Amino acid sequence: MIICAATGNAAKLREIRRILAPRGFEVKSQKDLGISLEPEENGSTFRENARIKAQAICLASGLPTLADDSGLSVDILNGEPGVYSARYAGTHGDDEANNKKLLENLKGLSEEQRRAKFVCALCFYLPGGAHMTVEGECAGHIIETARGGNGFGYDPLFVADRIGLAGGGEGPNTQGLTTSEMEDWQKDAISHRGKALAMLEEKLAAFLEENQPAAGGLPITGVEKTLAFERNHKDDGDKLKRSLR
Ligand code: ITT
Repeated sequence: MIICAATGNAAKLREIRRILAPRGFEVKSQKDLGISLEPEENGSTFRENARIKAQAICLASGLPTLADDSGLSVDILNGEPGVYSARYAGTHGDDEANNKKLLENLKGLSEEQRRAKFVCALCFYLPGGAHMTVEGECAGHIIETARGGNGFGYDPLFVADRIGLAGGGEGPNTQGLTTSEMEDWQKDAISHRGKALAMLEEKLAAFLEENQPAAGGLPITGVEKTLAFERNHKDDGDKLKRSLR
């Protein structure tokens, strides 16, 4: 199935692609499709922002669209940086400044007081307007000094409670690796994004079944484009649905 990923964040896109590719999804980026739109993320929750991004980019692309709104929520900071994770220190996407601000705000606190979680809301939006949103979480704590070279954002400061295991599944993160020190597969098995994508896949077949375009047409513009897309990709959709049953 071909879908559009509504994100301008290259690191997020890489994670979404590597998790969805083996599951039969071809993920086109906004960049691949020449869409430079940056919808204003003015929601107060991850779910709202994911829906805002998915709807806007779905309208622009005419493709089933997946948006990810995610971030870090620190207990003692009342959930901050939350939906402001990408711009915590002021400049959107300045990971270094965001991490520095986080460390300053947690200075002198014990490991127990540094509990935090990553949250990921995913909205899957169809050209007809039907959409569904799922959420995944990953619990852990914030350390005092950055470690690791993989991942992005707050990964070098985040020690997850769990880790993916070589034989499949997950277990306790006994070595205390940050998600930046983990291999891709070790992070994907336990990450907020990995969990949310697994849940999306679980619910997708039923969602697509319920939301086939009605014979009389769709309630929004771009109807012809949508129906043409559905016709062209019907086989992909059927194959996917069969594989998910
Ligand atoms: P798009 O809106 O274009 O997708 P963005 O980076 O602005 O990209 P968000 O508003 O969802 O995306 O903010 C996500 C921020 O949360 C991201 O910049 C990181 O600081 C943090 N974050 C999310 N997932 C993360 C992960 O897996 N590892 C580390 N930090 C993460």
